Amino acid sequence: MITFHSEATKLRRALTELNEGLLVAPFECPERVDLVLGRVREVGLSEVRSPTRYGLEPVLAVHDACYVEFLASCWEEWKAIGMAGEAIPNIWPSRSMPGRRIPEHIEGRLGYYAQTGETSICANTFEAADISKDIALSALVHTLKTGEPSFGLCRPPGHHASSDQFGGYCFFNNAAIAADQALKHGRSRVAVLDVDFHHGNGTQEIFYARDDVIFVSLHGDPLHCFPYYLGHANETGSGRGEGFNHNYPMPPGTDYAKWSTALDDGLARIRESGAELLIVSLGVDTFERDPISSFKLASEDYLDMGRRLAGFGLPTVFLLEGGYAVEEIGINVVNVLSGFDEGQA
Ligand code: SP5
Ligand code: ZN
Repeated sequence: MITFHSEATKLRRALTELNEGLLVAPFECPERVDLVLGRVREVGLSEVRSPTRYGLEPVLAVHDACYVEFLASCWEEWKAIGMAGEAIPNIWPSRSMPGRRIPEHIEGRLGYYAQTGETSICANTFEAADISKDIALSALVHTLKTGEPSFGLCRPPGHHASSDQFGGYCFFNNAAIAADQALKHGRSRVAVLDVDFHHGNGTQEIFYARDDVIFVSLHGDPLHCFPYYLGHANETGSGRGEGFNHNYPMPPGTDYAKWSTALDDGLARIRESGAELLIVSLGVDTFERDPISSFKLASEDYLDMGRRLAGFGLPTVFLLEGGYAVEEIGINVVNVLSGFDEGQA
């Protein structure tokens, strides 16, 4: 295993998240990176390397150019007109007002490019998202070159970011960018397995009509859980992408016995697809004490998860997504990775 990390991921330090009707300190905070890195070092999991910079071309291959421009300038524009706090959207295109023209005012553009209202844009959000995707790409390139597993300590996370919207703490879709680049490096089919508690709506949207990336997501049932509007079992792909999207929504309270049955089924779908590379969107917000989620996985379950993924036998890239039980995030993430190392041996 090798870990890619950059201190620059911590440059985004948002002050506010809209949660339960209050502005609170964000769950997705820079301390998460220190906790995971601390645990990587504590157990001697792997060498830690700095990412290579890849620029914006791989981002523009999956994200809309005007969306990327918006992210690059949003904070400066917001400050320039004298807004007092962080950039938080308060109006969106909606069923009754579809919003076919993109507004010029930053407040209107912010809502146009936002999925959700909990994620504020602050100083260095773009810079952190840019380095986060470089971490993902560095991990990908290492695994493509060596066949060895790698771990990208990405922050901010990526799986909620769609081709032209941010939300759920995500700006650039790290896993989607990596999957797309793997194809450009000559792989003919790639799998993204999303084990974060929340449905990977952004990744699903990006690849929904494609058959070169198979997407499998295990998550809280959208009837009850964020992001609510995508992630049902009958969403199976469109056009040539039909059969290359598999959702496993599960009810609040789901434990590892049930969860791991869905994992085995999802892996069987990936096997049938003939994918040559596995990218794992690794969120550990399935943990029983996660503050914003409702599954019941225990710390030792993550070891078994890692062992099962190793047993699957594909070259594997792990990219960090969510996980907010700040005390245990390092233990749980590193349990998956060391379980994987054990399972390979
Ligand atoms: C990457 C990732 O895991 N993003 C998740 C974003 C979720 N943000 C909003 C969650 C709202 C949950 N509200 C539940 C309150 C329980 N007290
Ligand atoms: Zn999540």
